[in-house]
Amino acid sequence: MTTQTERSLVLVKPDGFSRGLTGEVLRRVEAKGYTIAALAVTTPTRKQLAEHYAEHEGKPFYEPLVDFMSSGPVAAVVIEGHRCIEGFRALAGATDPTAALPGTIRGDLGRDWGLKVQQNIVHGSDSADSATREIGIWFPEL
Ligand code: IDP
Ligand code: MG
Repeated sequence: MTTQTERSLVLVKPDGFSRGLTGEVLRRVEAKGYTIAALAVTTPTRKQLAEHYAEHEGKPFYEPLVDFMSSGPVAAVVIEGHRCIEGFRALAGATDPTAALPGTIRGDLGRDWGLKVQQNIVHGSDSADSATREIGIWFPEL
């Protein structure tokens, strides 16, 4: 019997990518001990984002979120390691970068810019089902 190591989908969002924070995010992932299984730089299409953020359709920040996420390149990353889904969410910190604790990616590197959508540097899958679904969107070949 083989056991599949857990995987999570991480995105360095356009704000993080354009600020040159991709290396810093990957450094924290690797320093934590997770492995990088796949890595790509891509400008997301609105179709990909509609799939990725389907759960948020209809919310007030949905259209600003799709506009923001399609505004430039992102680094899409598959990370690997036992409990990496939960572990990366802990590394990322709270959704609101003002409330995110110092020591986390969003707490250390993010801030509120007073926009309709929070620009908070990274995305990380929130469950095993989300991870499988999201890896399929960003890395259909995996
Ligand atoms: P998460 O990225 O921490 O999992 P989600 O609730 O899945 O947070 O929301 C997806 C993204 O939408 C967030 O990362 C953030 O960029 C944005 N967002 C979520 N909630 C709000 C909000 O209340 N106001 C503005 N932007 C939001
Ligand atoms: Mg989420």
